[in-house]
Amino acid sequence: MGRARAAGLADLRVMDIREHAPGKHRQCDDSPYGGGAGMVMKVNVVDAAIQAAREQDAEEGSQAKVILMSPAGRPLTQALAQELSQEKHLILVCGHYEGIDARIESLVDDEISIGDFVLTGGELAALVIVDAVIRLRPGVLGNSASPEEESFSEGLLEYPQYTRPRSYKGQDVPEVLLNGNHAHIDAWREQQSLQRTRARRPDLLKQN
Ligand code: JCQ
Repeated sequence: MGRARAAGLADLRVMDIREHAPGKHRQCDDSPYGGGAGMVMKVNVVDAAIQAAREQDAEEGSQAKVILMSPAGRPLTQALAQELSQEKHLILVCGHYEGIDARIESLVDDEISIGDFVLTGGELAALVIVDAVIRLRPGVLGNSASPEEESFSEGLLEYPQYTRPRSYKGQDVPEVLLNGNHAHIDAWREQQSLQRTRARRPDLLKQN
C-alpha cells in the first residue's frame, strides 16, 4: 500500500466513525433491545459516517462500493479480490463491540468475511482486503495492465520453490530443477501442485 500510494496508484483514507456521533458525548454504541451482554453500534452513527465517505467520493465524481466487514459476510476469495480490484473506490466499514444494529445491512452494498473467526473489530479485516486488492491493481508490484494467471496453476496450491544453497541441513534441491530441461521442470511443477493440493486442500480440487 505504501509503495502504491507513493507511486500515485492508490490512496487510503481513514475515518473515525465517532466523529459522526451527535452530542457532546459522541456516543457510538448502546445496549441491545431485548437484553443481553455487550453493546451494539448505533445505526444512525455508522450511517452518517458512510454518507460522509460517500460525499467525499462523489466530489471526485465516482460511486463508491460500500462493504461491511462481518463474520456473516460473503467469504473473501481471490475471485472476489479480483472483482473488488476493478472498483474505483471502496468504503470498508469496520464495526466494533458485539456488532452493528442489523438495519445497517440495507445501507451497505455488500458484506465480506475474511474467515470463520471473530475479531474485536473490522479494521484488520479491512487491511486484509486492502492488501489483497491493491496488489492486483495495474502497475502495483509490476502488474501489467491485464494480469493473467498461468492457466494450469489457477485454483491450485503453488509448486514448491527453491534457491541456493543446493543442500541445506540434509535437504537437497530436487534434481529435476538443476538440469535445465524446462519441459521436464514444467511437468514436475504441475504434478507437485496437484499432489500438494490433493494432500492439503482437497476442497480446492472439488471446486474445479
Ligand atoms: C470479518 N471475519 C471475521 C466483529 C461483529 C459487523 O459486525 C461485526 C464485525 C466484526 C468484525 O469483523 C470480523 C470478521 N471477517 O470479526 C463482530
